[in-house]
Amino acid sequence: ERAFDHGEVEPRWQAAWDEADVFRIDDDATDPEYVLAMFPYTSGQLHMGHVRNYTITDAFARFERMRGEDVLHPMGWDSFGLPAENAAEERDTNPRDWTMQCIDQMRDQFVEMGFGYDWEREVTTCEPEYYQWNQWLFKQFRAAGLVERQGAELNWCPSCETVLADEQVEGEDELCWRCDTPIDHREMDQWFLTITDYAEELLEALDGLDGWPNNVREMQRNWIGQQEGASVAFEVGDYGAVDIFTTRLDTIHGATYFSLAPGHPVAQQIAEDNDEVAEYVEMAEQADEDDLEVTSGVFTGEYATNPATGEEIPVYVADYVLTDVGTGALYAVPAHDDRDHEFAQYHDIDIQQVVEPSDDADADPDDVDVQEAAYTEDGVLVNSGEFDGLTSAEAREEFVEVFDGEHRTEYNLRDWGISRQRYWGTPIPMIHCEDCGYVEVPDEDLPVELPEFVHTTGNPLDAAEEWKHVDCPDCGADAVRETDTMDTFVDSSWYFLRYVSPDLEDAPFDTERASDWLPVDRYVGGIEHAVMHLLYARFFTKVVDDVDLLDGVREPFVNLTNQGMVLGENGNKMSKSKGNGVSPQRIIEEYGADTARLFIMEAAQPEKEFAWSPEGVQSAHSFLQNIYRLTGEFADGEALRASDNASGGTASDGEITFGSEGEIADYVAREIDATAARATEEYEKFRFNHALQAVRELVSLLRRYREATDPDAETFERGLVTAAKLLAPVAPHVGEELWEQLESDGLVAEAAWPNADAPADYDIERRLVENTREDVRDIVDTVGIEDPETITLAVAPEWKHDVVAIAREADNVVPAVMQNEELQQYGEAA
Ligand code: ANZ
Ligand code: ZN
Repeated sequence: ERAFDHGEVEPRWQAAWDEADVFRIDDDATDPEYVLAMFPYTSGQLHMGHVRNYTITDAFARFERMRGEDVLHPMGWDSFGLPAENAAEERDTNPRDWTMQCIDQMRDQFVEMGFGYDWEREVTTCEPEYYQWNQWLFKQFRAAGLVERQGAELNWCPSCETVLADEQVEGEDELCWRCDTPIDHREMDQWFLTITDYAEELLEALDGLDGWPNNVREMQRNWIGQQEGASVAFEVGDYGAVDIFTTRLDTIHGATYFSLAPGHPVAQQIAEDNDEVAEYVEMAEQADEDDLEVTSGVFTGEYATNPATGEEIPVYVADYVLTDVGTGALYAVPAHDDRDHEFAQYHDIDIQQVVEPSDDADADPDDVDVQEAAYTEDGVLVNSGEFDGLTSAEAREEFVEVFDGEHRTEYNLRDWGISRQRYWGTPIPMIHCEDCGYVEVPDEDLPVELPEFVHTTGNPLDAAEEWKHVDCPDCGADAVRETDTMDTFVDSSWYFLRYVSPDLEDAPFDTERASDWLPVDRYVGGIEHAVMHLLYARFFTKVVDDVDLLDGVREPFVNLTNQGMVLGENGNKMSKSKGNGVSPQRIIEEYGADTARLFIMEAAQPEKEFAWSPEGVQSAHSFLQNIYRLTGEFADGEALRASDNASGGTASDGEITFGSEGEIADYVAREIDATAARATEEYEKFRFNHALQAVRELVSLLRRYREATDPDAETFERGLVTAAKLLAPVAPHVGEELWEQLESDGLVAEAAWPNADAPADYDIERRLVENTREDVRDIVDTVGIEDPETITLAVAPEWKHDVVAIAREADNVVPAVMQNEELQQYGEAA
């Protein structure tokens, strides 16, 4: 039996692509299609999630290349980070050797999967050639005023012995994202990138990113967390005017106390003369934020004047007021805020209602007892003098004027602390001198390379005495290097720019080329990066554009796809612990890369999850063998002798009753064109499973054509050629085999995509199958909807117009859309 041996076929074509430099892109290409997958962390082992991610971009890149596009499809290694240190400890090696070995292994696996990358552009973040630019960019950020050294209460993982960004702390239990250990808090000085300076633009530009999934944009919006409010000044004792930030200016008449954060300058001033306050401030600064109750706070003996009522209200210092949020000061309204309510009850402070439910609210004003619990909804003002009766919204607007306040927008987004007390990262290019303070490492001394790794409990950089002690670049005195390294999210915030000019020695990337080639046209990766990586990368892009390293590129990624998860056979997440992981290596060995790729791409559209299925794998494998056999038989001249039914008669393929041989050939020819048009459209839309369905249908038609009659050789061959080309992006090795049998001219990877001009009436025809009026009724009855318009709308809104038109006119057709998956489910549910 005619069958291909993937173990022989696949490496042969991989070598051929390499030989022909198929995936190389010239530096002088203008505006290539930039197709990018999130680069992998170098764990050493490829898992199915990687395979799916990289198959998607590879198939798309190959599709675009065949369509004649210049395609930039690079790959690199996110290779700094804690796991390498842990692995090095476990294996008594060092992070560098471990990482390099992982990279070699993963690169081999990528080649075996048939992924076509321009390896000349490989980027490895743990190499000084790369990370020197992290250091240089850090200095550019600093020059632009975007680097600050701040003392901050930080998330500390006691197990990893490192500071974590807020984004690296997971869940209400506050667990380390890497090791699931509950985190502590510590107060430490750290280097921050002031991403908050870009909060507004990062938020607003999300509206324009319509190539992104809505859920990701929403997650970023929530993370940035815009709060519209106002600031108003209160006179505090003899300390002058203190600005507060509030989102509830409507409640100002109900302010019964005033509260300062322990870090607020006025709190610190009061502490100078007041031992009790001093003690509290010191305690609050040392305590873990979460250990303190909402009720924790101390009366200062001072009073503030409420500008709305003229009343003197007591001033507290309270830990629940955060120093770096808003102005670090607030007026408290126990009647309408939960925390203020709890605090007031504990400290025996007045609770004064100033808002009650409006007439159209669910709550009855008589049921609201603010002594019991805060009423936190908007409503109508009461006990607010001449302003009684205003709605909360009206009051908020009016009071800004009345109390001489200012509209103010706050964000939940915090500055990005990038200091990590770990070895395997980019050294922060700063030197600390007793006399000069922090001094930058001069450009000519970059990169600051990592010293040799030593096994130690703390940070190996602290132990590297020789490396650590240097002369101050300013005054020459003895000084000490910064021993913190950068968060690895710095590495991934601009790697997509480095691919543009990976070997450039005097700049991180070529400004002109990067400005031409960016943004990335298609970016594919996991939803877990919805906030951190994607927000940081957007931030970096805006900053490098603002410091003129780019020329007008404000966003790095125009189209984003988050691939769904690959589940184990039982529908659970694949994992080692559940023992349901399927190793890509094993699948490659057993069935070949193309089978794995085809199965993954047929199983579901990229965004959807799917469960691994041996039957699915088998089906993909058989299909590849079938098309190989059909093509091989044709190439050997066997195909045209298949039928006895050669002349005249009527052939039936079950759906369509053919007329003459000529009519059949015409029909097949039309189907070939229609398939090319349909598959092209589906590829463009990232609906690879639909495109592959079209290819399967074409191949099945060709087989039936051969069985039914003596096929027209030219038409039959065109059908096979078309199928081979349409399949090649997903199953590239088999694609080459088919191509070789059919044309043997060059590589299918470099061949021209089939003409995707649809036959004249294709737009209508492809959506229709011949059917009877009774079948229409049947479906309508099953679904339980009388009006065909409703059905087609529910199923395929974008097809509405012509489908409905035809359904109306023709007595004997059913829109094919009615037979699609969604409708079937719909029918089953009914
Ligand atoms: C008065 C007020 C009355 C407030 C009321 C709320 C309800 P939310 O609402 O959680 O999104 N705030 C201001 N600065 C703060 C700080 N540094 N630390 C902690 N809390 C602070 O956040 C906005 C509210 O948080 C602000 O509005 C302020 O309390 C409090 F019935 O002002 B409000
Ligand atoms: Zn100095």
